[in-house]
Amino acid sequence: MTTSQIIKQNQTGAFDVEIVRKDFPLLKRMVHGKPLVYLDNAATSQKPLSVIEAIDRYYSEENANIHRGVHWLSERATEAYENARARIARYINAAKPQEVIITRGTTESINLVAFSWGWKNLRDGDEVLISAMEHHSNIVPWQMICARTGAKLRVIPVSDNGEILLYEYRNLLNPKTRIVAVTHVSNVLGTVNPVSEMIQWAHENGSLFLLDGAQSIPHMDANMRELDCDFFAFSGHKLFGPTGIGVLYGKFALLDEMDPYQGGGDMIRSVTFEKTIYNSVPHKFEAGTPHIAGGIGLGEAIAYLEKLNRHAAEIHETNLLHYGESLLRQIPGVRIIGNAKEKAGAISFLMDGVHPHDIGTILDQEGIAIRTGHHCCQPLMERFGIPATARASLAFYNSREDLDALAEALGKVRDIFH
Ligand code: C6P
Repeated sequence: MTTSQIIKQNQTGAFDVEIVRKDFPLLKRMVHGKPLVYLDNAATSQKPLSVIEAIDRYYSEENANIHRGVHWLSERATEAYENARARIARYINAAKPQEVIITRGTTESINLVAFSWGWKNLRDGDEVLISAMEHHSNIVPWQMICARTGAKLRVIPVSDNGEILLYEYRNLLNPKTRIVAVTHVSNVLGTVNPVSEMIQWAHENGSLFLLDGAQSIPHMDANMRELDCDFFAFSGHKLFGPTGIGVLYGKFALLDEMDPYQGGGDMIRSVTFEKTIYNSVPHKFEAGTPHIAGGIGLGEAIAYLEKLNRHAAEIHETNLLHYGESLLRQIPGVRIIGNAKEKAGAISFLMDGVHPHDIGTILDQEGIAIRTGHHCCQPLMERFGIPATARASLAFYNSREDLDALAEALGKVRDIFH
């Protein structure tokens, strides 16, 4: 933390998880007769009441299509949607709101770059560089565009601890590398990648850098002008907002050069059968009626986060992660997958002789929600020689009691199987 951040934290006071939890109605519910312990935040996070109310208010009081009508309601809806875009842009410190393209989520954001930028710029023999810890959303779109353009997909390996091998990255960067696309935080290993350094090296090499921020933005600052990545993708539903909404940040000059990804209403300036003139950035990438309520809901989620003491929340989460890992390490037969020095959000683990799905099913009976499986990272599973993991993933509203409940229930799993 910088000095100004520490001052800000001291000014805004300590972080009280019990107060924060009251903002999330779903956390109060019972599951199988037990209080819910929600540890599946990497899959999707819960929503504060203010977000739920904003969506309700939009449909109850402001519902109309945007960018089209001259009537009062349409103007209100357009204003609310564009205010949300401006708020997102401020939150991620983009240079201007036009650098924020509203998509359906991380997956669509990455597909947009692969098919729009990639189709125009990749040629036979070019290289796209990703890492071995990528989610399928940051693998498959690149495979698809490589197959169409003749570009080659290359992969930076990861260590047994779950860290990107930086010397291998340096060696893989070469004049043919047109773009590097890497996750900021791994959804399986929890690794926080050293992206500032990686972005700088890519730029020195003349390559662009796409950062998959799906698992970083819920846990840490995402400052575009500081990171200096060319593209940044994230999902609203992991950031305490609605599903079906997300963001592609792109540097304006790059977006301006790119062609639209889809054709339809709203992305055009004029259409004749002979020729279409496209709308300007960001609208040329937003064909059709968007998820208006989703955009407004995401703006409200960010408004909620702005009121929170984010730096205290970050410290709380880091402490929770260390606490959770120390509890799991005390359970005989439990092995943590992903032991990077810098971690955030996720603890993946295995238990000797017990399939992760069985762990998940038994935990569910205790009211504990975790995710089990390959987490859409099959190549990473192959790298570690395992078919699946059990994964507990955190948000700032989790408490030490949640992790105590997890450890106790894992003790029961062990008793059942051993
Ligand atoms: N990971 C998980 O449980 P979407 O589905 O578009 O909102 O996000 C895709 C995605 C992209 N990158 C990373 C690093 C991700 O973790 C995810 C989503 C969820 O781990 C669902 S598979």
